[in-house]
Amino acid sequence: MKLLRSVLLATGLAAAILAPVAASAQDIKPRLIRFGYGLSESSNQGRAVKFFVEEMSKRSGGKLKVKGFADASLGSDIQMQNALIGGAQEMMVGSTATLVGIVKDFAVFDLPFLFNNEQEADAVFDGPFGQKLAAKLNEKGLVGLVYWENGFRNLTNSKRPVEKVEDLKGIKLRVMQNPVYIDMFNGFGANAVPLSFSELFTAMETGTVDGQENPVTTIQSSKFYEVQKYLTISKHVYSPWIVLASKRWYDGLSADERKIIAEAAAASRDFERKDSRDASKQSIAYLKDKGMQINELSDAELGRMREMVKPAMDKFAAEGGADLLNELQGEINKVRK
Ligand code: TK8
Repeated sequence: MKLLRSVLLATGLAAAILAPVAASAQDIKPRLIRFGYGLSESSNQGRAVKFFVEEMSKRSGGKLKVKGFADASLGSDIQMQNALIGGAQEMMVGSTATLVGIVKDFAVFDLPFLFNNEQEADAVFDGPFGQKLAAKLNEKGLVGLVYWENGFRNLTNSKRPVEKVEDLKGIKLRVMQNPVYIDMFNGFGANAVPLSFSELFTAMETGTVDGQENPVTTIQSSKFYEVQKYLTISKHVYSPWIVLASKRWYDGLSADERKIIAEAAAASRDFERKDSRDASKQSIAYLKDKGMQINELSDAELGRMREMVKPAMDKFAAEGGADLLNELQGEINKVRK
């Protein structure tokens, strides 16, 4: 034994044997983590969930097993948020817009025409402002881990091309369950119909609604082109997704486990943003090929829309959001300089 030991030491094998011992000395328990999301498995959201699953497995030596549940099979965004708060589900990714019933401040991101490009958005979401809002989820039973890109939102409908705001008149337009969106689109003359994403395709198929608004990647991956003829590039809101964990569950994890989750989440964010941006470059050609009629709103028309949403902005400010909006605009201006 003595001899074996000295041979091992001499050849450096001891280090190789001791290394896995050190890894297992990390406090990681075998766990199954249910991760729900609303889009399809083949969407940008699905690809990023798959990436996260693999990162978690790699970083935990296979112990932290994440299982993705696509197509809102665990429930809509709002249902999943509540399941996380109650501790019945561990993780999810979804829009920040549906979080406003839990932390009202998130509505500031729903105000239109704030960000000019993705780089401004990244800086604000990953910077102190985005982190401050995410931290507000803690006292509500949620942990906000990272922001992913959903993307700039655009309009689709089955009635007519939207070339000017007036073309929206009377269009039954599905919006997220969020007062800023409802005010904004009613302000544009549409009939805003708040509905969960999981009900949207059928609502368009049956004519319950005429249209909706989402990034081109989603219009593609959710096959909205099958039930929508007209796509208007309006980029009216930059829309983030947020990766959430149940606080009740998260608090029971070891420091080592939490570190792995934080690191895997950060890696997934970088992957997701790049992947979504690459994918969105192909989407317009794809949607055209699928028969959609596509137009871009002119700068003049976008300027008119900015004017028309002022009442919605003022309402947000008057209802206590003024400081928050100023702060956000200040952060964006810092990036612009
Ligand atoms: C998916 C939703 C979706 C959002 C929406 O669950 O509801 O329109 O854009 O991405 O979060």
